[in-house]
Amino acid sequence: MRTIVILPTYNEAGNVGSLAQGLFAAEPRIDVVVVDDNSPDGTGDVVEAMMRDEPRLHLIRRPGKLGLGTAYLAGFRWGLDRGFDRFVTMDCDFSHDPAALPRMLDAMRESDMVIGSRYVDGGGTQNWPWSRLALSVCANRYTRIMLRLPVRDCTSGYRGYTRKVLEEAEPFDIRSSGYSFLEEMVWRVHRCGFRIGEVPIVYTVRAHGHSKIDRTEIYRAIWHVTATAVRSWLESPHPQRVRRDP
Ligand SMILES: Nc1nc2c(ncn2[C@@H]2O[C@H](COP(=O)(O)OP(=O)(O)OP(=O)(O)O)[C@@H](O)[C@H]2O)c(=O)[nH]1
Ligand SMILES: [Mg+2]
Repeated sequence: MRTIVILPTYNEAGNVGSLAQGLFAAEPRIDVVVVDDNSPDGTGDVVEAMMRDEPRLHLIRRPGKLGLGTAYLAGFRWGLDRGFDRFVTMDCDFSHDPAALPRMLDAMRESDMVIGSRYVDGGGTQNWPWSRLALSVCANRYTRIMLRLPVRDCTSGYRGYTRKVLEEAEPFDIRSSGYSFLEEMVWRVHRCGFRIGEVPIVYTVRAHGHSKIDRTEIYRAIWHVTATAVRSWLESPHPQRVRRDP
């Protein structure tokens, strides 16, 4: 089983080195690919310097800020072309704990897709202002109801996908380039009848750097989930999931 961890980065120079080290310490037999959008703070250069002594670390440099969703896709394409079997995505700001990686990979023995979840027993958030928590809880409720998903945390970016999921759920057709990529991806995976597991994680506020989420992105996500829901209702007013053999 070859595993690739995909780290999308925009201005994460203060985090990327220690996060990659944390991942290799937690799970030595993985590769890590950083998808950097020409970060002005030199994140790409930090990674390139590390790569001289670390053959498990890789870098995709893109010319400018092209969005989180397309950064995931660039990482998926890169890993699929090189024959990886398991694909993990996570934020590069320590909100997602690299030490949780072994638990995520363990859960992938049972499930085709695994979500690091804040909203199952044992999961949670630490030091989040109430406004951010309220936004996340509401976004999740809305997504779960509108897209009829049996998932508690539809917006978590800490995830594992098997190769089969990426080959069949057609992520490359997703039109959203931003954060709503995450919601549409769960919907697509569920629609294909894959097993989705949730592993409890505690999400911590980033220690260095700044958030890239803004108000426009939030409105765009609400619109995107609503449009996907309408599409889903038109496709199947009474959803019958495809049954798959384990
Ligand atoms: N390559 C790339 N990475 C991005 C882009 N936007 C965000 N990221 C990265 O995606 C991850 C998640 O972004 P954050 O800004 O932490 O968003 P968030 O976790 O929702 O917000 P906070 O909780 O405030 O940190 C981080 O590793 C970012 O550096 C982008 O346009 N391109
Ligand atoms: Mg973050």
